[in-house]
Amino acid sequence: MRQGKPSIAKPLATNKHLIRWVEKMAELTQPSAIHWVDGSQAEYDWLCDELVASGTFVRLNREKWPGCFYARSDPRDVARVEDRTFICSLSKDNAGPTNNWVEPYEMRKKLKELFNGCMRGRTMYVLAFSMGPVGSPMSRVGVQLTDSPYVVASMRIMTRIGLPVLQEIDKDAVRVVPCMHSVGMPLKPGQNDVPWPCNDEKYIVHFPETREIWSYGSGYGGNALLGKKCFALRIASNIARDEGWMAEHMLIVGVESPQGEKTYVAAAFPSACGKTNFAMLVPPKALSDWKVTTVGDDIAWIKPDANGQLRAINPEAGFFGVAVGTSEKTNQNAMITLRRNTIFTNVALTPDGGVWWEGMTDEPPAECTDWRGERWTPEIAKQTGAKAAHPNGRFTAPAVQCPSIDPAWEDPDGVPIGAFVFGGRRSTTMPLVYQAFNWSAGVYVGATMGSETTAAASGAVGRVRRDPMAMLPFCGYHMGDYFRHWIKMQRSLSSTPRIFNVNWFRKGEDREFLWPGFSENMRVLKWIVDRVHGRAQGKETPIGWTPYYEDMEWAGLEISKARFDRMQEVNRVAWREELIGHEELFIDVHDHLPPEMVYERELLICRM
Ligand code: SAT
Ligand code: MN
Repeated sequence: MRQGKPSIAKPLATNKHLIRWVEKMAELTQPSAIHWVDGSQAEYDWLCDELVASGTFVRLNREKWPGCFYARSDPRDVARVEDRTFICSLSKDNAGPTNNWVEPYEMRKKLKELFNGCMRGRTMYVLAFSMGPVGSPMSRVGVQLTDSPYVVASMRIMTRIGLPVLQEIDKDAVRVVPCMHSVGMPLKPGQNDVPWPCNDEKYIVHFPETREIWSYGSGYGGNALLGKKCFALRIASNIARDEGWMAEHMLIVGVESPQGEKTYVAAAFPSACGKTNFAMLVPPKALSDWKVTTVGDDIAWIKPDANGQLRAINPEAGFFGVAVGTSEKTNQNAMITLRRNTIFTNVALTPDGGVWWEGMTDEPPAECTDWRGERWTPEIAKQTGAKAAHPNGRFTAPAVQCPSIDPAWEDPDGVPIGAFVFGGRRSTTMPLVYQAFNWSAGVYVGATMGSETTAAASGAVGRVRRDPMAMLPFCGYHMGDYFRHWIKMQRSLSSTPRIFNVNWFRKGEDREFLWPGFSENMRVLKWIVDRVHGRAQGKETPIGWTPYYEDMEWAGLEISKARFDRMQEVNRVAWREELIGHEELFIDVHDHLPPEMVYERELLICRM
């Protein structure tokens, strides 16, 4: 038990089920203290002081980085572990071939062993959190029991926590998703702790029927901040299917035209493909009469309202963004957001108590300490290839601090969605932008999405893998049933959002990116919004409608028609191969594949 503030043993809730569950879990994990998290600023300050004292946090320069902290993880705990992530539904068939499955009874036995005494020598925090604004009809509540104060501090930024949520639970009107979390490193009496406790054996387990999460062995990101991928995507996708709504791996932006017309767009990209940058896009000078606002950068919960209009909330309250590559040039709004009250993990620490990462500035600092705690200089980097920041190093920053935050981002009823955008990281084949012919063609586009892998998950980087709707690691049930759910959603809608596909990453013969990306993506977004409102033409191609060169806004950017044609090219030879890639996934899920997907593929083949 940490010295200092006495532990709060007295429950901050009156809900008997909750109190009994906490007692039962304490009996199992045997922590030396229990702390009910109230969520206050005073408590957060105390927690951060404790984290500084224990060496997990370094407080950054108070003038330059007010309220900011720096952490370095264990080098063996740096990303989501997809091969250690399990969907333990009652039947294997419900989890489907894209998820790891273990028989729930077997898994519970294993978890009991793992969690038995796993919090010895540590404090167990009782962390009540709400995904979505507290009290919103679209919000859902969880309670995470964790032995990681780093996780508590991070969850205070990423979600709404503490007393207001406990009060919701006390009203007994909400169903709580129980989330068990341990770093899996109990302390013997007298044993010294390490700055980043974790265990080489990792288990990220979901029980979809009972809506439970058990996470063991990791303190990092989506493995440990259980509100994020575990709850808001894997468990919520199950709840959403049962209740007729959608839990999607999507950012949400508002696009305001010069005439003040507002269109909300939800976009799905795999992890570390620039979602946060797109969510905070600043239009280029020539389009500065357009405005882009941010509702969310990672997850969208989307539900039809009484009029059959899809409305979306961002269930999170903060951004867990990739640091590398984030700069004034690539994402000015993120740079302002992360200037205060932010937790940095696995980036570099500068001698003046600041942070740095590759791509943050043109000039690297003369010297810094890298994410492993080693001395780093540009010369050392040249010789050894050492990176100052880990490619999955992150900032954890409050959404309210974002200059582009949308005025309606906490609207309990959500914002109306006008368009869905899918996109991957593809150096070939996929055009800059095209629009699907209709809803089911659009579902096919999302379902067959492919992307070159990134550092957000452990494993090989740069290989094309099918990542339907960017949900491959996050769909908590059978992927074929998930496609069916998408198809079925159309029936509860009075008008369906238009569906688009984008690719910022196509390369030319010289292996250079054809499209400048970042701010210039506004031009694509403008065409999308114009299409939604029936203003722009679409040129029919075998895969969908593409923009005419003349319909794109080119003021302030020199892209020749020939270059644009290369970006937009639908190459029949490449598409034959692409179609075979679609099969790769469809073969696996064929017995649950809705007929519409088979039909759409046939149509596509015919048009080719
Ligand atoms: O580590 S997280 O899952 O939270 C981030 C991501 O992979 O998108
Ligand atoms: Mn994500």
